[in-house]
Amino acid sequence: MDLRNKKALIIGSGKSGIAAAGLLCRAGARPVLFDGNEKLDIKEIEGRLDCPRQVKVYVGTLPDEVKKKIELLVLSPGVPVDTPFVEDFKSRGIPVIGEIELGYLLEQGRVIAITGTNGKTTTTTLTGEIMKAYFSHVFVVGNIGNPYTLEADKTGKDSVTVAEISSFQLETVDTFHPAVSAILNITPDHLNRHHTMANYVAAKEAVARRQTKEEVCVLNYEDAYLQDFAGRCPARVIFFSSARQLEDGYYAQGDFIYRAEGGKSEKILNIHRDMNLVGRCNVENVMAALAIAESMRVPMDVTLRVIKEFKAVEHRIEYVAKKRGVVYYNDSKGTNPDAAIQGIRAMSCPTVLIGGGYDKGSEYDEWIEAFDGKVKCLVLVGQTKEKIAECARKHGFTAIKTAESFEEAFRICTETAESGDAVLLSPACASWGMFSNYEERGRIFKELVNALSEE
Ligand code: UMA
Repeated sequence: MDLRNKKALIIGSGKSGIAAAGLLCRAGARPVLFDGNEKLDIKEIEGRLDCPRQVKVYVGTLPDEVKKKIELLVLSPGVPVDTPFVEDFKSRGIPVIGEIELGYLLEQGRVIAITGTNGKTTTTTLTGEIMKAYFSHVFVVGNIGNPYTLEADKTGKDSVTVAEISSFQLETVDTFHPAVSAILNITPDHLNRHHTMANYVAAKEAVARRQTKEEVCVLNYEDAYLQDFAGRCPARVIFFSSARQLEDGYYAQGDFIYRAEGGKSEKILNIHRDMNLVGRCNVENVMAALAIAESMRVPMDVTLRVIKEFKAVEHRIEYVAKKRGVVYYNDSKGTNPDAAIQGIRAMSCPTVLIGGGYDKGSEYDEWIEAFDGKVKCLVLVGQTKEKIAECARKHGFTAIKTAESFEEAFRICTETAESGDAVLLSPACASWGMFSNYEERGRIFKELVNALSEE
């Protein structure tokens, strides 16, 4: 697509929209930036733009005379594709792409795309580190917080882009074509946006849509959706499994991760000795990274060196501190029940758990069932607190306390936890409504922990 002189409308003035505007300026297009939130300050938005003089900014409503001239629509990930505003452009034949697709139009090198309900950020970060240890020109972009359009036009023939791609972003890809893709797992999430599980699964599968048999898609053998997808996947599949021995691929058994080829297995690493990450989910993330690295022909010794040095990603079952005999873990990235299940599984002592937040329409039954006698008290906060409390009682779990604020929830935890216990922030809900994002929630949790006295 030729972007020169194209009148492109970007929707959303968050990180992605601002980065997309910059790329469009550099590509010689004529961008207009629109944000539906009428309360935003145009001057503040302009202050974040690289090229404010070349971008016209609107908030609240977009004048009809501007709408009529638009030749391309670029959506930020948070903008649903099925709103009347977007449908209006589609019905007039205006191309609608997402910020990831826009970035890909300028991509010169190879792309690794990692998606899945949970584990994306850890796997993307680890894969990025492995690639940086072997290739000289590596970019780590996407849902991880670094918009693709900030980097895409810096790529070259020899560069490698490692992209964390969310289901939101996959709704609006078209020519996006990774050399290696990975879908780590699919469990219900973001159903208020995708409406049905089938739509959500289809969005995830789109990561491999343009791939060919010469390319690789890494899939989790233990995920029923992904086993089913493997039969239709256009790329060559490399499976990983944390529950059984595989003929081909990577699997974990006992204390070890193995690599199998044609039924022959080779021990690769010791899960306890060679990894700093805890929990079965992280064993899966490491196996996915191993399979991706193999597909990119990174020598095994380089990959293993990076895995051995790699520490947990911030906000993902992150050890914070031990205070008065109580260990504090920040799993603010546990923004849905499945991610939070991984958090609770990683605990090995009685746990006081902080849950609750923004209501994404999730069901909490499996999360409550995963407490498995480990949770001694569930401290609930936020919009979902009543819904979760009701669900917990239905499952016979009654050690519940509720709080009006996050600070109060934290105080209850410090009063309830005794020496030898853990306090885990793994809320199974998004942070929106109480915080701007899960990072802010996690940071505030860590500040509260660090402010506790040792005695
Ligand atoms: N907006 C509109 N119209 C709409 C919806 C939103 O104008 O219909 C405006 C809002 O008023 C707001 C702006 O869009 O000003 C926000 O855009 P955005 O929600 O796309 O946020 P960005 O700051 O661009 O961040 C996005 C991702 N956010 C979402 O997908 C919600 C970030 O992922 C990502 O890091 C960033 O792009 C860089 O690529 C965050 C996330 O929560 C971490 N992701 C979800 C997840 O991981 O579960 C998918």
